[in-house]
Amino acid sequence: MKLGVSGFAWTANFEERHLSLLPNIRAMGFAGLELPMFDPATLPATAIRRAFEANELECTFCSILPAGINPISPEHTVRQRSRDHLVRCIETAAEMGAHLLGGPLFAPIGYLPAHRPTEDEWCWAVELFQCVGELLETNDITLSIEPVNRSETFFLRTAAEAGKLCTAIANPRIGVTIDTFHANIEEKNIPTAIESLGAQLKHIHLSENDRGLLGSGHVDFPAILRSLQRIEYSGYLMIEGFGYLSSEPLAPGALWADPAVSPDMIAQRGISYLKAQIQHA
Ligand code: LER
Ligand code: MN
Repeated sequence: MKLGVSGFAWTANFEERHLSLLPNIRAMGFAGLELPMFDPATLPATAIRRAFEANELECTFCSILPAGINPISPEHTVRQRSRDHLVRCIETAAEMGAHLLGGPLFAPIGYLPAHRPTEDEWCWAVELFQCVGELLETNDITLSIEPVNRSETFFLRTAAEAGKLCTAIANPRIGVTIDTFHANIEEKNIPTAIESLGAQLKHIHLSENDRGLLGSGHVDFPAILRSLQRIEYSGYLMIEGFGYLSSEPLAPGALWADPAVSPDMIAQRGISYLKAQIQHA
């Protein structure tokens, strides 16, 4: 298992100026840094690729669908636009040397129509992910679909739902990201949920119940690590916590992260905690 940290600790809007973070992230001992991807065109792709290569860091991406993009929209033109968006995300991720594109790729965060998922929406999601199969193969990219909790989506909230979707898609390059913050809300037993996925689990976001410092809350990371070992998971342990930085008013943690917890602390204390837990697991 490889250790990584999400750029969400610092910002949701990763810009060239954030590349100065890379040497310190590498020095902390991380193998990978995950970047938020909204509109791929806004990312400085060449600068990012060069900086990751220079710092011997692997890049993964967490895609959050921007306004106007919704693969399960009832409007055909929106679904077409969303397919084109996913193609651009995959191509841009490949351009930056990434081999994993994850996130809640099925619908925009906060898209909460007052109904349960419909047969049509399910088919639209399956078709969308099936239609990029060849592109994933050509670019050697794994797509990792992340179920998120009911405050962010109505469509895919649990490992069981995400596993069922991936079974329907039937592409070994397409699997599931489990985020322990979301799983702490939606799963009755996180280790059982993880083990139920087996090889479908492609990525994991290790996130505390309050998205703060790992080990400071009530998520049972030792049990989660043991379940990952039982399914011989070999992907990233990606720390996804949100720190507080007064200079980043648009950061995910700006409104509710503990002001005493900086992004660097999320990363440094997180990797120290994980290394200690892995040793004990
Ligand atoms: C993305 O990985 C995630 O966990 C979502 O909560 C972002 O809104
Ligand atoms: Mn996540």
